[in-house]
Amino acid sequence: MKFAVIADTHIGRGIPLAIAEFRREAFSRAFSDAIDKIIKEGVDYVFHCGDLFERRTLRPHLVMYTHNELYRLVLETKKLHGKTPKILMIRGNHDGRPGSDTLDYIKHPLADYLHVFDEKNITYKDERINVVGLNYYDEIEKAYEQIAKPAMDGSGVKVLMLHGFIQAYNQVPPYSSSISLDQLAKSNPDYVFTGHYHRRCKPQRLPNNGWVLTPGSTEMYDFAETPGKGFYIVEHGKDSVFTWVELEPMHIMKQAVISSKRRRPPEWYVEKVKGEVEVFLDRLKASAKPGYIRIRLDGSLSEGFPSDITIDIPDDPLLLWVDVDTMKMELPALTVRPKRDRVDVKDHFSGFGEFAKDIREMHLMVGDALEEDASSSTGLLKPTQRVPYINEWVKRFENRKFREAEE
Ligand SMILES: [Mn+2]
Repeated sequence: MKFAVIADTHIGRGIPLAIAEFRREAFSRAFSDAIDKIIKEGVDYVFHCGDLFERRTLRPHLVMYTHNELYRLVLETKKLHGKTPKILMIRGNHDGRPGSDTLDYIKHPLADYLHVFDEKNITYKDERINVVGLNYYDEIEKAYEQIAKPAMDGSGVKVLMLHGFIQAYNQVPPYSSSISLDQLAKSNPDYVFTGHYHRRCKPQRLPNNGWVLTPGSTEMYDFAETPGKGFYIVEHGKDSVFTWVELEPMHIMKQAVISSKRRRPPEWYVEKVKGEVEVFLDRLKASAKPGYIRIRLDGSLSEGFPSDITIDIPDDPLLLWVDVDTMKMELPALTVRPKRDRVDVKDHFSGFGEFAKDIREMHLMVGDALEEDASSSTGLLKPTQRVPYINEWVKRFENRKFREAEE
């Protein structure tokens, strides 16, 4: 008996927004790649452990696509291996909630190859396996004890599907709900297959001699994740065999960090960013694969502003996006109280006589407007926002001309 264990496919995810279409395509491509590889294996069961979809950015055509891919998995497996696989799915936190569940979209009365667990229906049984599928709950421990554990009985191979963190197996983020290996062992499962944790974990024995397995996500969820995405094939037996199947990512997605303990001028960062982009572009060329990079600047500036750190992005079709993230940068102390504020504009323009007063007033007015309304990307006002200040200038110039003519 052969299983495919997969999770966190996040079909439809389009974050970051600047490259939403590339991201959506990459998640779909990873899913199709997984389907191809599962077909080749000829499995009896596919366990999808939640977050099939990325709900917020899901599109109708992606629902149809997913439906068709699952159907393809079944048809092709039957054609190649003469058996019909059963696909079992639980709902992850990204798939919605009871009553607004994206997994409802792919249910079909004729799709008997697909079993989607829900709140009322948490067990699946046939002559070979006995599965409990626990959908996502904010408190996994409680849900496991109250809902899943009492349902874990019967004969055959016992499988528990979860969407949540496992202590001492996944690296559980602080203050996150999680469950222990001891707790899992108490319901005596042969296998615990889990989603939610996006990094692949190697199979591990439970205290009851069962197995726990987290395949991780099928595509880089964000820039902070590490590559090496895929799923597991499990050949069930007295000594079960676990095979990791890696998926070939469509794009290379990299995060680089530039940090400096010393304060540095913008030019220093510009050179470092240029260097990172060059190295990344060489890598893209070597693999003949497009990609995107985020360069996070963690250091401090000795002068200037983060907006001074700009580079010309090399014009190469492989380089899809370069994002320079300066949010964490520490600004130079001078920025708070620049020296130039000590100069009175009126004094500076004293050569203009009376008109220096107008210049000072306009300078203050425009300065306030820039502080309030300037675009964060250009540092400028929009043309429509500029109109009243231009009119005011013209008016003041005209007044002055009028006064001079009178004298
Ligand atoms: Mn997920």
